[in-house]
Amino acid sequence: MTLIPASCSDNMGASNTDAKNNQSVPAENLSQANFLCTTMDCTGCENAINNALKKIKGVQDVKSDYKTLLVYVKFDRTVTNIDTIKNMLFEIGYPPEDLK
Ligand SMILES: [Cu+2]
Repeated sequence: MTLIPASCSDNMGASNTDAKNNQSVPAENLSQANFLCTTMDCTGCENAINNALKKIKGVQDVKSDYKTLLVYVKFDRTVTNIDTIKNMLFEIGYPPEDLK
């Protein structure tokens, strides 16, 4: 348990401004996905993930929980996709594992 995520504490509290790049998206365009990010280990990690994913155009909502290691993402599938979200998680040091 000595894994130290690269981006954890640096991003803490970086943004509470939930910049909503989302207006009215038709319900039929919305998708959701869950990712298992096992390198999350504190609320700083949650914030880092939330902030990074919300910067992706088309991402509507992100909820991370380091206790369950789950990241929930709601997104407009006409604007972005699961691969884009996954790539961002890899980039910021929280590689997602496949959920069964
Ligand atoms: Cu952390």
